[in-house]
Amino acid sequence: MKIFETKTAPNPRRVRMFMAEKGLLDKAGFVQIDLAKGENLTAEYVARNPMKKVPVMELDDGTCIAETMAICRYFEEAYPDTTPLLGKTPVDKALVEQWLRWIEFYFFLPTGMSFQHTTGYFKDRMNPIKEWGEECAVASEKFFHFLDKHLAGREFICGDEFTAADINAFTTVDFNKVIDIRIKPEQQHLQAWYDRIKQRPSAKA
Ligand SMILES: N[C@@H](CCC(=O)N[C@@H](CS)C(=O)NCC(=O)O)C(=O)O
Repeated sequence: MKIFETKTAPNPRRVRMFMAEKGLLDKAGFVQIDLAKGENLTAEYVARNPMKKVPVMELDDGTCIAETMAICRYFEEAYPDTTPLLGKTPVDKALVEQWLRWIEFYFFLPTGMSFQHTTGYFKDRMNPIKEWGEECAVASEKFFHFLDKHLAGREFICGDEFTAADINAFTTVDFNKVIDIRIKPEQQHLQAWYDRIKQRPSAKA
């Protein structure tokens, strides 16, 4: 199988970290797509993912699966003997899902929108609105504060074990550097959690 991705982009990083935690990185060949050059906009790429985004996975039978969490779900289900990262019990699965959605909608999306609308990185394919980007940065900063409070006395974001919620929050905290938002000195719980996750070998995947 192949995964079309961009090494420096945050969504593909989530997939690589997820696969690394399960010891599955060798299951796919990784094909680099240069987003700045618009390699994700070609007819050949759009045939694999009509949304023109990375990552997209192509299975050996030609089936293409886009969306970061859909790809992660594939690995969770296809390799049941690996460490579960999306919860074990019905309650755990639902709670992980709740966190994944909170992180996606209230943290990752504002961060991405702020990046796109304040830097103009994709101005060849969209109309950046600086004020919207600045508003989104405020939302992202609020989530840093929310996470810091939540992580007081907790080792992981959801329950007692490392899950995809930790992966998605960790990679989003890192992604915030592109909009110059970093963990503040007073956000000690968030910092301690970040340092713990950063030590995991998967953080370098
Ligand atoms: N909802 C998608 C979002 C994917 C996404 O936005 N990928 C970015 C890179 S992190 C991208 O391909 N951007 C290129 C563009 O917008 O032209 C997912 O979860 O995979």
